[in-house]
Amino acid sequence: MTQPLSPAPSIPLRFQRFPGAQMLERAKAFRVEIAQRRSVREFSPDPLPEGLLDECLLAAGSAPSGANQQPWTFVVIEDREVKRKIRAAAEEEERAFYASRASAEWLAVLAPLGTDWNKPFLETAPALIAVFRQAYGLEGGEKRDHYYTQESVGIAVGFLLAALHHAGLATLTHTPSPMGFLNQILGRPVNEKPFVLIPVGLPAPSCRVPDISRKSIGDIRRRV
Ligand code: IYR
Repeated sequence: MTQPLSPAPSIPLRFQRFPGAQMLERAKAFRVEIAQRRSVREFSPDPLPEGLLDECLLAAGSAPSGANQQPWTFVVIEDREVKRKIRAAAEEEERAFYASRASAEWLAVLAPLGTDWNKPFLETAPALIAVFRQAYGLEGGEKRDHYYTQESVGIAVGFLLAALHHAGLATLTHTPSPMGFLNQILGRPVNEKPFVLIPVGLPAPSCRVPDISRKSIGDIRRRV
């Protein structure tokens, strides 16, 4: 089906202006808050408040996307048996990754994180969010091109991680490779490519994280 070649009706922009000093304060408060986010691999099984994930998913769904095609599907998995299947399939891939697929160089840069093939968090976390990228549209069995899907879904996942953190939840961006098993287990169509698997919940009280640092402003910014 082709789109009409005319612009959508316009509405006034809703935009809040702040004095410069307040902008700086807000930017700093957000920076401090978001910098506290850490990748968590030890979760408490505590259930999540009803409706919390949907709010965060709506924040993710408000991300900009190529031609506003919103080429994402978020599958929330809370069922024990489905989580168990996902863990088993992910660990099979991860065993191969750590035993032979990963180069020595890759394993060397991963070493400080202390990761291995064992992924208990895929069962312990109260929820997993499987993010799928709609590489093309398939409405009514008809193929439709999508544009900039990697960028679009990457931005949406950034929004999602920030929203989950802001809501008081811990997350991990987990990318067992390859992730095709997610289509099979979750019954997603062929146009949807697994993008990332996000365990979400509260951290276990005993949770520890690697003592790693972030690059400084001088390291990441160049001025022209
Ligand atoms: N997917 C594997 C390996 C892994 C790869 C990268 I790049 C990381 O930043 C972390 C882990 C795993 O989840 O263990």
